[in-house]
Amino acid sequence: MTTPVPLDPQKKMDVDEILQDLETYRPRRKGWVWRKKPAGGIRMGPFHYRDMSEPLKNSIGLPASKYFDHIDPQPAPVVTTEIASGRFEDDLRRMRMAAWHGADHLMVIRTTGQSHIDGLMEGTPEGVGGVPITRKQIRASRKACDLIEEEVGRPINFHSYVSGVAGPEVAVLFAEEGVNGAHQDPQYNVLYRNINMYRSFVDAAEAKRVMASADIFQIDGAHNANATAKAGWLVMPELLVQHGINCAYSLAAGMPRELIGLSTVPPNAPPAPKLWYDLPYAVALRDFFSDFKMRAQQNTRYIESDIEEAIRTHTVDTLISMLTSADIQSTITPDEGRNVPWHYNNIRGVQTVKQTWAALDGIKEMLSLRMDGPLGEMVRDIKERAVAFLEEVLEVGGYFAAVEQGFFVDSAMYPERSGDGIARNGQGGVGADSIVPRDPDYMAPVCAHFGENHLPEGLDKPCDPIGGCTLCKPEKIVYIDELDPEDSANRRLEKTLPYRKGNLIRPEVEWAGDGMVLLQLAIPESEPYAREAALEIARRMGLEDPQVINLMVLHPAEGCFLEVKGRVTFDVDRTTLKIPPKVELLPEDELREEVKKIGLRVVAATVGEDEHSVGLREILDIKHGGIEKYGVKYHYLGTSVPISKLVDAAIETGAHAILISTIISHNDIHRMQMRKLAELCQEKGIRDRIILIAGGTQVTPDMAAETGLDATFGRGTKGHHVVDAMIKTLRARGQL
Ligand code: Z97
Repeated sequence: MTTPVPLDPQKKMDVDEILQDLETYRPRRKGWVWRKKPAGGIRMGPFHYRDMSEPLKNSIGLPASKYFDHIDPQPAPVVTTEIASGRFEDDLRRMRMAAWHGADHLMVIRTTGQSHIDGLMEGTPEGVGGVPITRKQIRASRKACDLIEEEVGRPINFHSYVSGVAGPEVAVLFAEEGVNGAHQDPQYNVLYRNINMYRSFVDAAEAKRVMASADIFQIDGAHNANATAKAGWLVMPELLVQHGINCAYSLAAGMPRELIGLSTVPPNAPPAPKLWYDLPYAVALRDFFSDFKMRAQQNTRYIESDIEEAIRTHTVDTLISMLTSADIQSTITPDEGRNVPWHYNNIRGVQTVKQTWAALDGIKEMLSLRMDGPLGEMVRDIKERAVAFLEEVLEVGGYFAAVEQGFFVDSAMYPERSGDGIARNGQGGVGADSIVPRDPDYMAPVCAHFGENHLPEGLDKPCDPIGGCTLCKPEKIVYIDELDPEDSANRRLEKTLPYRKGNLIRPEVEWAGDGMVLLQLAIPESEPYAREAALEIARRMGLEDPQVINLMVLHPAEGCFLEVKGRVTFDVDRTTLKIPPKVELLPEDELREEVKKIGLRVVAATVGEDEHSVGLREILDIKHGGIEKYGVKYHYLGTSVPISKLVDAAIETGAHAILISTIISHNDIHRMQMRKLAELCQEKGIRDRIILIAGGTQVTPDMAAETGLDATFGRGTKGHHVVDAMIKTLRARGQL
């Protein structure tokens, strides 16, 4: 096995390199890893955090981190991101981006229909809503995770699904390839995939045992009831029952408690009074299942198309996780409801958790839950209903009988029933009649195995008779590269080569070179007109296949806000792009010190026949971060001021600099004013001791040299830029 080259933070991940030598690649480690949380809290920048884990070696902080020494505090729980592009080679890059923002649980969704395939899939075909989970896809992904975890400095948990008709086979595959977490819950098969109930439970025992052998963390499937039921909050008692069944069954199959996670979703969403449902539910769960881990997932049930709405709900979900100590905080992409889970929306989900956790750090030291009021009563109510539900399951003959009678995912709060639960026939479903009783002397020469195994006397390990099983001797694993060379990563990578390694650039949100862009528009029309107008505008802008993916009515008659996705079909050649030299601004504190040292003073005005004072005021005033903020004293002479008056004022007040603003550009009047300023200062003999700066909407940085000024600035300039230019000029002249 050749050791892969570590990732370089300045370079794109080379997917071709990841795919090389896969047949001999072995995962660097196996098993689930939790974050490390220092007991006494953690000091970062100017702050002490109480409930944060160790920081990363390489990461990207929240936008405001630049105001706080670029710290990037990492929440205590493991943070999940869900990856569902359908092309695994693109998943890899998305994993890396998410890891840099703080995800350490990368959950790869599998392609629609895989749970009904009775065997393993091979190769790297394209999937729908996720990728086909195959050995090659997993091996390459784990290899990428090995490199990513080295790059960010924290273990990455790679995750996918072990439910479905091929559950045990998939579990063995995951154990062999170092997958770290997986969903496994036979009830998921039964209820949502109509896989035969007996077969599902037999398979689950085997799968769970195999998962345990490789330390694979298990997440159950109870949350699916939440997402499927007509009213998610009415199934709360049943959810406790589902969790209970899977926990008990997992323990019985030989899984250690630490590997068993409950998949919980705060069931409600605003405008519902969310806390009154979600908090009692979360507390009831933690009480009943205190020995197990909690994986809290963002609520997806009510997300449609508004990203902001999804993020707001997620923030409250995260608050509930903090109050009830979730071990894993899962995020989905907040565009789940639009069915367009794009790279940058994975990041937004992770950022929501990071931002909420940092903001509310240590909340439990300041607030506690009042159990002596309605919260306690509601917790008790949910628990009582759950116990009664379970008792009735037993009364009717047990779990299988209850499923046949449609006990589960009924849209009323137990003990009420609507009669619309998901009923399954014990003799039916995918894989019915496929259970074969074991012979009395059954023996399996493998190390991870459920049930009686009649090993011959004197064996050290069950796999000795065959010279080792694949878990003990990974070299025995048969690696199949591709079954269909056309529907494969290599073919797709050939097509995207110009974007990955060549000079062509196209925007992308999901797949390399997909050309997808998102347009935001406010259209002052009622909904039907706004919708059609938005599509027409997108078409005229040259976007292919435009679709409205979000529409918010601002007012029934006044207008709508819309988001339209579409595709550009042209490429930009990177060799034709002129990259302006990057100006590294001096740090704000350093600038303040320098300004103070010499008592920096300036005179300023808009010049010529120019009454536009807003831009200049923004540069001067403290309110929006103007030069005043850095201690610079200014003398503002007003608007339409002649250049000569400014120069005289500078001499009189002993100013270090003259700042002019010039917006009007007819007949190049702005350039003339700028030249005049330089010339007059020359004439008066003060050019070498005064700094001359001009700004305006039509002014560009390269005009300074041409007009004889020290610096010129255009749109988007802030006080920081101007002070930086003044200090740098003074330093260059040896005047500081
Ligand atoms: C989550 N957002 O994070 P199929 N087994 C279980 C499941 O819950 C699921 C599958 C298998 C969700 C992930 C929903 N869960 C998506 C217990 C899916 C997937 O190949 O789609 O049938 O299996 O939990």
